[in-house]
Amino acid sequence: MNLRMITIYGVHRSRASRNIWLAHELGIPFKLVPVVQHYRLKEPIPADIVHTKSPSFLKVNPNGHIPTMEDNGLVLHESLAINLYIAKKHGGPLAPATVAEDGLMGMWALWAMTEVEPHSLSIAQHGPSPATLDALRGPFAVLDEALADGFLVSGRFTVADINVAEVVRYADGATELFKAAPRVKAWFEACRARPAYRKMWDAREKEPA
Ligand SMILES: N[C@@H](CCC(=O)N[C@@H](CS)C(=O)NCC(=O)O)C(=O)O
Repeated sequence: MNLRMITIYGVHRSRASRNIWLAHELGIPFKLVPVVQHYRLKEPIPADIVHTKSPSFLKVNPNGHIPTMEDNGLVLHESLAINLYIAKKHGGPLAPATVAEDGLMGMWALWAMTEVEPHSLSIAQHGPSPATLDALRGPFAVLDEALADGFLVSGRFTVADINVAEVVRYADGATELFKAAPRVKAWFEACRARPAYRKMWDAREKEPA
């Protein structure tokens, strides 16, 4: 384990939650540098608030998005790529043990981001619509099938479950999707019951909405 102290730029009420959850799972110390989504702030923005359009943060992530992670000079953007990096660098059961597992964990991260997130995010922001429900029925059926062994990769809880559960969480309001996919429902509840998730969530609840 070579991860001493990583820095995460973001807030719990953002995709940084994915990285914070993993850091808690692994017991990795991290420094959270608060950077708030610009769209959540009302003008005039107080000078001491760093946000996604602050010039100081744009030097860290020119995309103007959170999260960003820094580890010993390495700067990474993209929440799910950050999680794959942290898991692999740390090692242990949440990380891939073989190249095949590495391939599967990468596949699930890309799958979540491309097949699920555009629609699940729309549900989180606007509530379920016939179009988003239609779009997610297929991916939920795929996920239900993939969870035959309880978790996504090799029947054990890994970073792949964190990455996919965090994207699926945005569709939490679409109860009919979970009803139609009982394994997804049970897996999602098990993920959310984990002490590391609860720790992340409790801190998130304490942040201003
Ligand atoms: N694909 C990126 C998306 C990052 C992203 O869009 N983050 C949102 C917060 S969850 C953001 O920074 N929004 C800021 C803004 O639009 O001003 C990732 O997963 O890290």
